[in-house]
Amino acid sequence: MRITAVQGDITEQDVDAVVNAANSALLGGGGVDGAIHRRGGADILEACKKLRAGDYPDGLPVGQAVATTAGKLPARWVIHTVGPTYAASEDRSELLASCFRESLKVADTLGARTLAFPAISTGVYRYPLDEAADIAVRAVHDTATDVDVVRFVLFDNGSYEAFNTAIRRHE
Ligand code: AR6
Repeated sequence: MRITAVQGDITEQDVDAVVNAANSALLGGGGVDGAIHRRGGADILEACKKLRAGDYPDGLPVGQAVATTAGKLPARWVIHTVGPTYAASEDRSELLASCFRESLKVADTLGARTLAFPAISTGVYRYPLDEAADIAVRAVHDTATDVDVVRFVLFDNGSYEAFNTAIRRHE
């Protein structure tokens, strides 16, 4: 598997699936979540509402992942996952690693071969960047999967540098 980092906007990525740093409600929010719903259009929210009415009446638990259409995005699917907040959870590093593992598992189920991840939990959820980058890269590296390209898409230069450093450390 090839693991890369680019600086950019995840909604513009031409990959099979993009991962969304969602919240348990699955009904949109700020940050990446807001951008994905805005650019992907109403079909994504519609699909999320169906998930809430079906398998996830109480919302998507932290550390789990689920797929919907990507609507108008270049990708085919959005895989929604819910990162831990840094403040709230004692087992936050395990839950953050789980977001990456479970997203890869969903990607395998879909048959997605190229996958873009944002820096889950490092925005509103305040996970320290270097720690989060290390957990993310290690989790992807250590997961057995048919996905052959994982691209971390980082919005700002600081995040890009942190993920690049983590990728080099795990090579
Ligand atoms: N492409 C790539 N990265 C982005 C984009 C984009 N278009 N927009 C923002 N980022 P956050 P979290 C970066 O807060 O910490 C939402 O309200 C951003 O700069 O999106 O997991 C949800 O609904 C930061 O580096 O996710 C949840 O309630 C990173 O993506 C909550 O925030 C993650 O920041 C989730 O918080």
